[in-house]
Amino acid sequence: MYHLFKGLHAYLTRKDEYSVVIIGLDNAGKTTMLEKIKTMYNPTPGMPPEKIGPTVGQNIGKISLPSTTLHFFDLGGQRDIRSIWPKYYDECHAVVFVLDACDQARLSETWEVFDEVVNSPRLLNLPLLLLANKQDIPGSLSVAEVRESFDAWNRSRSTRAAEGHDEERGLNQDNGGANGNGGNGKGKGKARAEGENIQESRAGKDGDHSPEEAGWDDGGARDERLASLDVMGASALEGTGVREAVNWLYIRVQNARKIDDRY
Ligand SMILES: Nc1nc2c(ncn2[C@@H]2O[C@H](COP(=O)(O)OP(=O)(O)OP(=O)(O)O)[C@@H](O)[C@H]2O)c(=O)[nH]1
Ligand SMILES: [Mg+2]
Repeated sequence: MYHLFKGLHAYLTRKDEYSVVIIGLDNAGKTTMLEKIKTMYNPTPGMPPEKIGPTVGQNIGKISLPSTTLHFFDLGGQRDIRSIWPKYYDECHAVVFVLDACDQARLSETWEVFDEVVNSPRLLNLPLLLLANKQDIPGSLSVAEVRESFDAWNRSRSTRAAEGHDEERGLNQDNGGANGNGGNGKGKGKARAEGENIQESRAGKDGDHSPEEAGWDDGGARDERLASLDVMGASALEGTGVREAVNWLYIRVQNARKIDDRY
C-alpha cells in the first residue's frame, strides 16, 4: 500500500523537465539574465551583477514552475567559445538568443551569428526567442528597431548572395568559354558542382558537421522561422521583461512537447 501511495504521489507531483540554452555575443548580458531569473524565481538569489565576469564555458541554473522545471544553460559568447554552442542543441527544448540592444557597432556581427543559429537544422522546430537586452540604457534599440535591423541585414544578405551567384555564373561562363564548353549543359553542370563545393566549405567551418547540419538552408523553413520569430525587450539588470520571457518559454516548451507527442 505504501508503495502504491508513494508511486501515486510521485506521479502527481512529477514535473516535466526542459532545457533552455541562452546564447548570444559576449557582453550581451546572458549571465546577468540567468542570475536575475534565479533571483526572481528561486528562494536563494542569484549572483549580483557586479560579481559576474565573462563566461568561459557554461553557467547553469534551474527554476521550478507549475508542473515544470526549466533548466538553463548560459553559454559563453566570446568568439572562440561559440563553437561549443552546437553541442547543446540536440538536448535543448528552447533557445534564448540575447543581444545587446545598445551596442550598435556589433549588430552586424550579432546578425551573422544569429543567422547561423536560425539556420541550424537541429534547432529548426524549437522555440527561439530573440531578447533585446539592456532596454534600461537610453538610446538602446526598441523591439521594433531590432526587428527592422535584422530584416535590413537579411535583405542585404540576400542581395549579396544573389550577386555572388551572378558573379559565379559569369566566371563559369568565362571558364566554359576557355574550355570550349561555351554556355552549354556542361558549363551548367560545372556551376552546380562548384555550388556543392561552396556548401561543403560552409559546412567545414562548423567542424565535423555535414553540410545539412551546418545549416545551409535558404529554403522555406528559414523564411517561415523568421516570419514567426518572437522578439522581446528586457533589462537583465533591472528585471523588466524577464517574467514575460520566462512565461514565453514556459508556454512554448509545453506547446512544442504537445506537438511532439502527437507524432
Ligand atoms: N545597463 C545594463 N547592463 C547590463 C544588462 N545586462 C547585462 N549588463 C552588463 O553587461 C555586461 C556583460 O554582462 P554579462 O552578463 O557578463 O554578459 P554575457 O552575455 O554573459 O557575456 P559572456 O559571458 O562574455 O558571453 C556587464 O557589465 C553587465 O552588468 C542590462 O540589462 N542593462
Ligand atoms: Mg556570461
